[in-house]
Amino acid sequence: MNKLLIILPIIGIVFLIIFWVIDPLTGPGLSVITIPFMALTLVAIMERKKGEKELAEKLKIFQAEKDEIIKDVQRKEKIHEEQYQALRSFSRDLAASLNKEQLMRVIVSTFSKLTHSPSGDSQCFLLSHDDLAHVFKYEAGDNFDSTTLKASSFSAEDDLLKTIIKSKKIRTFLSDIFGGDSNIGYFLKEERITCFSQLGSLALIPLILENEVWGIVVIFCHESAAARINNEQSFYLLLVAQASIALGSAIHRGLASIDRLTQLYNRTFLQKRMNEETEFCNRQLLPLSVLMIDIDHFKEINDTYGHQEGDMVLKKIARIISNCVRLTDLCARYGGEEFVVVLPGIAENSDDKFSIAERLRVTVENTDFIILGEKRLKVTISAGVTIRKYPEDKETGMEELIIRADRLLYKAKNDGRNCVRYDA
Ligand code: GH3
Ligand code: MG
Ligand code: MG
Repeated sequence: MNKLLIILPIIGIVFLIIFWVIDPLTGPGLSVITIPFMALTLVAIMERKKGEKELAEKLKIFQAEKDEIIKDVQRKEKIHEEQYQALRSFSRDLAASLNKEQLMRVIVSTFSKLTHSPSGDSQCFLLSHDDLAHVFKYEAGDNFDSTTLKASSFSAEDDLLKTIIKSKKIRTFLSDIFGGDSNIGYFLKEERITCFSQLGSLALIPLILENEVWGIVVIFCHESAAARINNEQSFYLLLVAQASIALGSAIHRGLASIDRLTQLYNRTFLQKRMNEETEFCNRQLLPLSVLMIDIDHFKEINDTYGHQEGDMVLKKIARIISNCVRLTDLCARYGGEEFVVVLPGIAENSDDKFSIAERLRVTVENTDFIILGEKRLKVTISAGVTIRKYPEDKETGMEELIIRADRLLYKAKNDGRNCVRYDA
């Protein structure tokens, strides 16, 4: 088209010149011949303008599409950035959690925050599977009032939960709160359902451990949040995987450090923790007391009433010990019927009538142990107590402290039992 615009007028002008040169008189008259060339030039100009206009329109559409794609990419980038940040802080919070209870709180609060929407903050709680009772028990909630629940546990045989156990997949139910078969109603007391009118949708997210559904995160949320969970399943599955790994290791850690019979810490854990406690006391310039406790004539109890009744006595004494000390103290089953209690920051001595060791001895002495369903048995304990003084003992480690406490326990036994012996 551009070439035509140049060539046509040139041809017209060349003809004009030729006519002028051949015959200057009639030449101008003959120049009408150039008119078609000029007309064609005009048509060509108009065509070009039309083409330009169409091109501009196409360009505009293309630009709008490009803007839309850029906006979409930016929106997705923003979502991915938010998800990346959420995943990072989730991992950090999980790693900082010391036990299963803390982990569960981190899990519910993370899922709850992620599913808030401008139309309403979601409410979230966690159920754990009790495979013996075959129920899901309420464990922890975020922004959630547990008194709104119909019950504290839900049968794993109920259809809704059964489908989660079988499929092991995330399920969402969009708003049907006031409909005939609302799934929100499954969890809630009927009179409290109206409190959830803003949050008609439900999401159930299974936590899987060793290929079993260990727990379910239940989220009451706005429809838009439930749709988001559906659309972003891979992200939520990533969160679930993180949570499951953390829970798995917390449970194993817990199992590995707890004595099954007495539910106190076991000897391995005691050794590890005692080193941490001695370091802590060195840093804080504090003393620390170690109590070695042994049940008196325990063999007789076993021999007279049987091993099972002996176990019951062991459990009861373990409970008395953990009830008598602070949460920060360390109670462990050291051997068969021997316990060790570590009291950071405390210097137990014979002058103190209310020493913890003495309080324990008196409490056990005054406790009635029900044997074989009815017989009340009296049980006593003996204890040896040593103090790790600061700074004198700042190099003294766990083994030596245990030896010192054990020596004092031996003395208590020799002195007739049912007594406490302290450092000289
Ligand atoms: P002493 O007053 O000198 O401590 O006498 P004792 O009979 O308590 O001590 P001994 O060491 O002779 O016996 C301890 C008994 O504890 C022997 C063992 O069968 C019992 N025992 C150890 N572990 C368990 C347990 O897990 N359950 C039960 N029922 N008995 C246990
Ligand atoms: Mg004993
Ligand atoms: Mg013993």
